[in-house]
Amino acid sequence: MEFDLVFEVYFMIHLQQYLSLEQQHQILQACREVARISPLYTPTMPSGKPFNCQQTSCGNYGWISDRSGYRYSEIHPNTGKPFAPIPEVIYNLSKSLATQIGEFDYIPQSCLINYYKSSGRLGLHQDNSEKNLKPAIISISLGDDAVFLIGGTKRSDATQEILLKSGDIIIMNGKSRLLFHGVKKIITGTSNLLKNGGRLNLTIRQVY
Ligand code: MD3
Ligand code: FE
Repeated sequence: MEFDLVFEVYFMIHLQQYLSLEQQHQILQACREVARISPLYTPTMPSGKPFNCQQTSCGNYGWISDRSGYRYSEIHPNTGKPFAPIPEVIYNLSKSLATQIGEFDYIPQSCLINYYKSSGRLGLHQDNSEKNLKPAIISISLGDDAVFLIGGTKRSDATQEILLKSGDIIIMNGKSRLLFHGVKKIITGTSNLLKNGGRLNLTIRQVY
């Protein structure tokens, strides 16, 4: 027996409103403490074009982008110092989620924090700077809703829109790990978690 069409299934886990308001406030406070040590800044793409969001990281490594390309660094580009450690609340949550998908040896080595104002966006991309592409990437959304785009393994593949709300978790593991994705737009005024509005997204990564 032969099949003409074989299709593969790519799983992405979307836990809607997984975090309580109290957990969301705790994680937000933890991000504020990170930003005191490792401030948000606007990165530039290798082309020199600035990002439409601000970033910082915590953990042993931070994801950075500049004229030299995309990579992980042990040093914050503006402070010249190591990144703030991953706050316990974020570390414990990501370890618990990783355990629930069977990744018992998951090591949260880096957490990238993206801050989007109402005009913020993030173009379609793949997350492939990690030296080990097997461990999951875990994302936490806080603040205003975002229209998230998820595509296929090629940039030209069709995309689907997914609404990400404050307290949502996304886990990209297995075959979904290398899918193209981006943030199409922020829907201003949909959350009052952040006092000045906008959206925070945290992505927890094992780099090595
Ligand atoms: C799909 N951040 O920081 S999080 C990023 O909302 C990033 O700020 C977006 O893409 C944001 O790299 C999306 C959800 C997410 C995270 C990792 C993924 C989706 C993913 C890895 C593979 C495929
Ligand atoms: Fe990404």
